[in-house]
Amino acid sequence: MASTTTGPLSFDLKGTDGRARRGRVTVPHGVIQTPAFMPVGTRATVKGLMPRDLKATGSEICLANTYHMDISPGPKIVKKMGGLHEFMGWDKPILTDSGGYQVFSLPKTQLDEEGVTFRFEKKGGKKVKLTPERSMQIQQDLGADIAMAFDVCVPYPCDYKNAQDAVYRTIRWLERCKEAHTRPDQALFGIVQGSSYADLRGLSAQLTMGIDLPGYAIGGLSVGEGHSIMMAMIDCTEPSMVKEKPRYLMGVGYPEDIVEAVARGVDMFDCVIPTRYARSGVAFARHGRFRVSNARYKTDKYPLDTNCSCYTCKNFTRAYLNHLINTNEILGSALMTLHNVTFYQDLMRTIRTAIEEKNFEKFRVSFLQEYLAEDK
Ligand code: PRF
Ligand code: ZN
Repeated sequence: MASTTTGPLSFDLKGTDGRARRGRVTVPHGVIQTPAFMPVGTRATVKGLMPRDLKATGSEICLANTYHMDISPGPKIVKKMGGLHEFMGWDKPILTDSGGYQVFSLPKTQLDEEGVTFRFEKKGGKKVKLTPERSMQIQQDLGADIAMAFDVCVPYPCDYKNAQDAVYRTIRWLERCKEAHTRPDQALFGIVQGSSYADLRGLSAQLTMGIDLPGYAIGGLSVGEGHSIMMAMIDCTEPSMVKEKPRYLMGVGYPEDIVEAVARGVDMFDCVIPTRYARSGVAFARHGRFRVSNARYKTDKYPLDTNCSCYTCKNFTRAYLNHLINTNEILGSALMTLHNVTFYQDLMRTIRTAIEEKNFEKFRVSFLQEYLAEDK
């Protein structure tokens, strides 16, 4: 349909079905088929998975966080070790988040026009200031394929005035980010904010699109507003977003959120849900999610999901996983994570095929019916 290259990133929109889009993002370390799910590797590791396992799940890109990598081991060490790809042994695309969202969720942060000051980790830790310029410097040292702008993500609920101030400050910071970002083999994405206000979402999208960048994200959602407000906010943001560039919904979400956001024109997602839930014993399956550590699975001979062909499902019973999780064995976390990430990537593949076959609406309805069915 259309191919657009902006600096080191190309986006090919291969087809649409309603508002759902089937595309392909190309960055220096490879190709990402969209709609895509990006597992979160906060500290340059997707917890519980070796890079070869992560590859086996079908993941084509993963995330790391500026804030956590700044604290340890520090961007200069990563740079000295050849950059994030070399350092973590992952040769496919990587995206780094700016630290904006992470510092705002910390207590005792001080926010002004310059940036955010915080005391890191444990009490008595030294003061650290993150600014748009410093976030860009760190992300350029880390050397991911995609860097995110340093933005202001307000909590939910948020009064109108604060939400509006955050929109304008995020735009001023985006201009500073663009100015400070000079690495030619790294793409910078802007982030739309606006809390739960339809007009601010529209305004933020319009202002953000005024700054020419390789891609754009929708931020400030999945902060406690709930599914229906989240979808309403995507509905009033998406029409103002450039059609020729990738759209990334940050920190989302549950399978049902992803399916509904794809239906509204979103191309990329990231979330800790499949990995975090895995470690607490929650498995995702076509019929819904369930807690395999529950006593009812103690002697269950079935795999987590009979439709799944991951290593966990091919080799282990729910009974064994129930035992591993309940005794805190690290293999339990690893096997559960492998399955959950595979489930998410299988879902994304099914979504992509449904869009290609112009069958997405039918898929959406039947998926939600099966996945959200009460009788489990
Ligand atoms: N901004 C940034 N990262 C994020 C978000 C945001 O708004 C979200 C929203 N839930 C997740 N991660 N920079
Ligand atoms: Zn599986």
